[in-house]
Amino acid sequence: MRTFGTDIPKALTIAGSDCGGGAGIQADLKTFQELDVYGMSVLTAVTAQNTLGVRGVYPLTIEAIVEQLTAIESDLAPQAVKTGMLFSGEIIAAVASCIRRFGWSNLVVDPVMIAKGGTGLLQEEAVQSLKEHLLPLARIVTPNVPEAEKLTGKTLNSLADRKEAAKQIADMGAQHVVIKGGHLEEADAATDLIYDGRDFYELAGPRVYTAHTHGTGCTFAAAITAELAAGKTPLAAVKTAKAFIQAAIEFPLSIGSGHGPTNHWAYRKYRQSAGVNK
Ligand code: PXL
Repeated sequence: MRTFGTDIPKALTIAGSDCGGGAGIQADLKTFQELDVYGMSVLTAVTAQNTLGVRGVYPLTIEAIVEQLTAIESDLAPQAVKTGMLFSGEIIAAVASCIRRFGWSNLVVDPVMIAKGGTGLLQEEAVQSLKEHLLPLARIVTPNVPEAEKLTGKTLNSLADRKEAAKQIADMGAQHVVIKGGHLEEADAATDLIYDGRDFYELAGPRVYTAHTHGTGCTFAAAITAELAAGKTPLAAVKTAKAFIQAAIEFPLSIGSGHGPTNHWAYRKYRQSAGVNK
């Protein structure tokens, strides 16, 4: 357990709200809390959704977003920052400009594009803006395979393809690229590929066959962000995040009647019951 004093690490998520509590800023804040990091959130959009699907997406104004970022910067400097759903090219440009101006260099970019049911969380034309404005600021970017395909414009069928894509995404400016393996459904393991600009690493976890994976990407990237805020290296942060999301998927909750959320308590609870201390 970390000490709770003035040196408590602060992490910021810049993302959309999932009123159902499984993804978006709600997943991020729950994850920050579980990893003993003080969580803050700047909202970019509000979604109306539950475990059955997304009913509506309502972006905030640029002014509302920039004012939130300025409020954070002027009093609550974060040790690490994450971006999630950014929705439009205009929002991406405004957020990237603040991040650059404020010198927030410990940045995790989760390039959120579509929700599980297929609802767009990023406009098609905004992908270019993401590549141009945000990836050059990223310490770590965490695409799943479909997102890596959109970023690179290539179909990724093999490990060699994913390695090539990771290099291509690193060339866009991201320092570390994590291509997540959850969407590689033919494999019994979910194997994430990590590229640090020089070497490749593979992190495997047993695949869990479950419908309750809503918010997986948000939770994984938030756990990385929390660990970076606490001073961990990118590779150590990704390893802890992998264990966090593995537990959150392996010990499901039964919430709602559709694609339910992951279990944000699981990592702490099951580590505690196994007698593991931080
Ligand atoms: O998991 C991607 C995601 C991110 N942000 C918000 C979401 C979702 C998926 O539904 O709703 C707000």
